[in-house]
Amino acid sequence: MSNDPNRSRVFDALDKFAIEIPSWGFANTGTRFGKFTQAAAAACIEEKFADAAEVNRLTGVTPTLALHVLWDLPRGLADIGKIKELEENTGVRAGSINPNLFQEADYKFGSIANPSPEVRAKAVAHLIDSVEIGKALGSAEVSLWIADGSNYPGTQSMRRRIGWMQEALAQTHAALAPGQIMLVEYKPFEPAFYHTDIADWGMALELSRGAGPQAKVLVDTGHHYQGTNIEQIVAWLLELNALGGFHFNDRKYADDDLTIGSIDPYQVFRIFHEIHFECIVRGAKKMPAFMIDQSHNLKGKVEAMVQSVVTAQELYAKAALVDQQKLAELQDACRLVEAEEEFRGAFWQDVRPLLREWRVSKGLPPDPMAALRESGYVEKISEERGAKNAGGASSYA
Ligand code: LRH
Ligand code: MN
Repeated sequence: MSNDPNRSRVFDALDKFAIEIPSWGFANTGTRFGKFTQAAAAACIEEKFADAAEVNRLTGVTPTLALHVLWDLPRGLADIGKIKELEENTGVRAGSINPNLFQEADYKFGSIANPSPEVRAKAVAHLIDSVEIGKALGSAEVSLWIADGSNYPGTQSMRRRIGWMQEALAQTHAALAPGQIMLVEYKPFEPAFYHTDIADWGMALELSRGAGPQAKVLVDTGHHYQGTNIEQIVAWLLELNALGGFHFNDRKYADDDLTIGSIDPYQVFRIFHEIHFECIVRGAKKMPAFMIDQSHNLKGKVEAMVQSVVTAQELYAKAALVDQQKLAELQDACRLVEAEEEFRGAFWQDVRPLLREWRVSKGLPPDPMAALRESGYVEKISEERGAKNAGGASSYA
């Protein structure tokens, strides 16, 4: 046991850290220009739970799997029994329930913001089904990402669409069970390229507040224009007690869904700092739900997921090393360089030896990525699933 002064801070932080992983992170995904399929990819819910169980076996901090309704419960409530069986067999619990209102032809001009009352009613019915699935599985969150928008100025009334969304979200909120949280995720563009109905944190905040007290905002790292100060948005949402969840990933340009910390780890550190300070140090707010939302188009999917969880742990542990009291004194005294060195100094710390120690203290492999390689798990599933996943690449048109 090291006598590293940071040991207790890091151990305390890690004891309270868990992050949800997305079922779709294990599946063959791509871009509009193509999909490079992998032999080891998960093609069904059983394989997604199996891969999630492997990640949790190696890291110990991913007890829940985010489910996307159309992809993971195509028969809706009729699939609950199967999910419960998988929870039993794998020890991984169903996490946030993600409705899908962006795939079906009916939603070409929108779902809850569509001018057609029939289409809006269909969309609301899917949202309420998703709430019922969440209740049946005991999931804490129903996580809404609404892709609605338009591609050309003048083609849709942005004003009238606001009212339609407010109605739909109020109906969905009314269906929630006590304690169930409805997360409203915003995104500035894609798939819509002129306006997106829920484009930024202000719109998501207003809509969630309008819907009711169990509605909160979900921040996805990749859903911001270049140069946006995401940790400032996080500070505001914490101040307003409106931050319900986080989708972590990374990006160089747009919603690239790259692995967390691969492009700008310092940004994730700054975000974790705001959350750790408010929720743990001050204990003033409920910890938001941490989730990974990535698509692994080129990296091995289980490998990328383990790497992402380890990276999230490392960056969270670094954020816990900031001496908040000292920092506040330096900030309020406007001793800029000293404050920056106290803040950034924590980011420079190599916390990996302490993480290894923490894992061993929990009976976990000290180096999850090495343990994955040594386990032969990926080779095994490639063998089992290869034939089914054969087919290489798909084309855009
Ligand atoms: C939209 C999004 C949303 C998910 C989807 C897979 O870009 O971030 O959270 O439903 O990715
Ligand atoms: Mn997301």
